[in-house]
Amino acid sequence: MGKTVFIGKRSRAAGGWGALKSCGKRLLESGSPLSGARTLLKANQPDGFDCPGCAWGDPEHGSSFEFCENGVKAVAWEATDKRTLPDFFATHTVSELKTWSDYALEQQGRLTHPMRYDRVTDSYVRVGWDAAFAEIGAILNSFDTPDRAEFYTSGRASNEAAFLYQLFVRLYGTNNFPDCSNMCHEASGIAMKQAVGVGKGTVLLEDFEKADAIFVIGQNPGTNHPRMLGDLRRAARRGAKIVVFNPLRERGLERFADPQDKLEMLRGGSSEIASDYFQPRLGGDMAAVRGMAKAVFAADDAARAAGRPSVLDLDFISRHTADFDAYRAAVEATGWAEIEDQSGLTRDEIERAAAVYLGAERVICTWAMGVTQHRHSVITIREIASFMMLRGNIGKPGAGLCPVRGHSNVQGDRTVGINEKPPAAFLDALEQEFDFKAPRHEGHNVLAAIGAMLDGAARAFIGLGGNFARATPDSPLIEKALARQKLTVNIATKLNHSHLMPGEVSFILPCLGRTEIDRNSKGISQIVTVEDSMSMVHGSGGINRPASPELRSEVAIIAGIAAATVGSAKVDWAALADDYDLIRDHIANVIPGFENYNQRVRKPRGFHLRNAAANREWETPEGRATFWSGPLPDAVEHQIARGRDGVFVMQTFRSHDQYNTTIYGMDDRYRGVYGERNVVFINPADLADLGGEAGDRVDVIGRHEDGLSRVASDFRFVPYDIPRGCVAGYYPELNVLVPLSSAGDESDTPTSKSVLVSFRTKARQADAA
Ligand SMILES: Nc1nc2c(c(=O)[nH]1)N[C@H]1C(S)=C(S)[C@@H](COP(=O)(O)OP(=O)(O)OC[C@H]3O[C@@H](n4cnc5c(=O)[nH]c(N)nc54)[C@H](O)[C@@H]3O)O[C@H]1N2
Ligand SMILES: Nc1nc2c(c(=O)[nH]1)N[C@H]1C(S)=C(S)[C@@H](COP(=O)(O)OP(=O)(O)OC[C@H]3O[C@@H](n4cnc5c(=O)[nH]c(N)nc54)[C@H](O)[C@@H]3O)O[C@H]1N2
Ligand SMILES: [Mo]
Repeated sequence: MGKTVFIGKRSRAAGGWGALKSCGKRLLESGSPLSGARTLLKANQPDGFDCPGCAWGDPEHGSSFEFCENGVKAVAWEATDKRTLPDFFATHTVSELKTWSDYALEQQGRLTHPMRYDRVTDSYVRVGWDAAFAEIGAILNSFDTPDRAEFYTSGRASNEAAFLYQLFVRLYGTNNFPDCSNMCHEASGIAMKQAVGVGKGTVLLEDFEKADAIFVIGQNPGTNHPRMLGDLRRAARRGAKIVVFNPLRERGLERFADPQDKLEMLRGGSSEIASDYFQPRLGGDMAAVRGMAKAVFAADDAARAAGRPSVLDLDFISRHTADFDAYRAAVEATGWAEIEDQSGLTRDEIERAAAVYLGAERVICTWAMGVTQHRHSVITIREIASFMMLRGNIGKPGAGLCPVRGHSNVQGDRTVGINEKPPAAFLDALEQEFDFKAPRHEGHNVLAAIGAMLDGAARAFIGLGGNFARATPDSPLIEKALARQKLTVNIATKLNHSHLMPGEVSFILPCLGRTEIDRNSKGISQIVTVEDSMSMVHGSGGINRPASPELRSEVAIIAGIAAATVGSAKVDWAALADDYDLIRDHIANVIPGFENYNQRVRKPRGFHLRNAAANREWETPEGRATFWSGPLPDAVEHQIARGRDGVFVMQTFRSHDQYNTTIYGMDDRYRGVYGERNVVFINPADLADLGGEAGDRVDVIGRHEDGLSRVASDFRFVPYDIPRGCVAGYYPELNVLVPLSSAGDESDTPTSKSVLVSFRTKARQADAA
């Protein structure tokens, strides 16, 4: 027992030489280091491609490449020299490939030819593009209703691909658009729409240069948005306070050595990021934020009693908001004991955080999956918005709400119409532009699509990118759901497990990646466009030769399927696929904010999509920014777990060496774990109580009570600085434990950050035997 060789030192700081070393390694692995380096120099540059990594904004004055270790990994992953050729499929059956790891599958390199599943040989065989399109169209047209088909989107698709996709699907007749954002920032969009009328962040990158305080809640930018660390570091160095709420000590939020800073690199130095680091229990953020609001109200009472001016922005509150009095009453009705218990923080800690808020004229609050993947995420984000409104921190320079998006174009995909509940105005405009009747009934999100596939209501799954089977909860059920389909189609760059759960008829359609040149029939290279977390829309043009001459762009593949399914009477698909400017002209006609799209997107940094809330215009029913005045949840999962013997609440998150279901490597050096992904981070005192030690092997048992039994076998304990009762481990391996039957209220997002589990140690298994 206790073999712990995989637990090592945590990096001293994020970034630094470790990051540079890791990049060199990646580039060497991807093939020619020189072409790899040239590829990188074009990432996020005006005349290059949009980094396929995260959705953080790009700097205005970045004439040199903005260094980012995980951007390097994302680019090297796509620009690899390795190929998954038809021969590969001839020598490996699907049943065999199913036993491979995600890592091993993607290591085979880029897909090169369209492939069709052959049930007799249990393998994928080559198929022609036109034959594939014809068969897909015929099956889609054979259903009694278009609602039998599910059209998934992953957030890497460009605006042009996504717009064409939704147009095709609506012409076909359904709003079934399960989207990766259903598992991601759905709660942010819903809560912000309710609170401020716009479901997107209200800040620009420039605001980070002006903020006096930045609150970072439930986010690990050192790994997932490394370029954000540069902005946080600059803010910290000019004296802005950075307040972190995160159950774990995340290295990137503690210290960062900026590889762009030569002096820092030479001296082996690093900058402190967080001025205050608070470790709430999982799901405790709403209580923590409400506690801060309580402290703000107390400070306000004290100021008034002493005859000083109010600490609130009374002018903002009276001119711009609704329901303030109810909010104040709700906050005052919430007692400190309740707040401390649910947040896992002490009153003193919360008051310290509130003091930073009160001491700052301009505050930004950022958040990500640590906030959005809980049952009560929507009201948590409402609470964050309410708290920010107290001092007018929305719609002024250096202040605002900033949900930091995941996939590089997940926000843009939503903007251009990937939405199972499309607004009526959007459908009206679409109908007018293309002269058809769009379906008006609500479609399926991810959970509804899974339900329909499981119960037989859905008969086809089309995936525009992504890895649906591995990204979703209850992995074994998803395999059943996909296998029941009449048709499964995956448009992809690399092989993954979703492709290995074929329906009756199944295709893998390989597409160009963002780093590759996309030439039309006249030999002209085309650009696509994307939108980042700050609502900046800009162009992206590849610079590498395509991985295979057989590849088609996502746009061309969608156009091919569309022509074969709905015909070209209403839309000349081939013409649009040959000239993306025409697609952009349509977008400009349908979606407000895209006027002169083709001109504006060719300017170096693109253009900003107008955000009403950032201008203090509130597109809510009340016409005002709206406080939310409900109570805290009765109990969040750590409180539920506490009442049950041996039960913990577990979050599933990302290591430093992965991009969602894509595993780049087995290390997580910022957390000191090497060569192993089947791990559970646990508080040392909890581990001692379990009678275990570092490195012990355990089975993790799902304890969600819905009658299903769930086990993740053979994981190993890593003692870590994490609150008691809370544990953590990596997605996607732990998705076998995330229950389909547990979802966020209103958001319907799987609760990947609050899964009830217990442990069966090997010693106990022996006892029981
Ligand atoms: N390199 C890389 N970049 C990526 C991705 C990737 O996989 N790799 N994925 C992309 C995508 S799609 C997304 S959505 C983003 C994800 O970006 P993140 O949201 O940063 O992703 P996670 O790894 O899920 O990390 C969640 C963080 O929240 C903390 N947390 C968990 N639960 C709670 C809680 O209850 N309260 C608080 N306060 N904190 C909590 C965790 O400890 C962890 O630090 O990154 C994007 N960028
Ligand atoms: N337990 C747990 N589950 C989670 C999460 C969690 O934190 N915990 N996070 C959730 C979140 S935030 C998200 S966003 C989802 C992610 O869910 P997805 O977006 O479905 O998953 P990815 O792993 O990003 O998809 C990877 C695949 O995309 C394909 N791909 C890559 N680049 C391209 C391209 O340019 N074009 C096309 N067509 N295909 C491409 C490749 O084939 C690759 O195998 O997972 C969710 N699931
Ligand atoms: Mo995401």
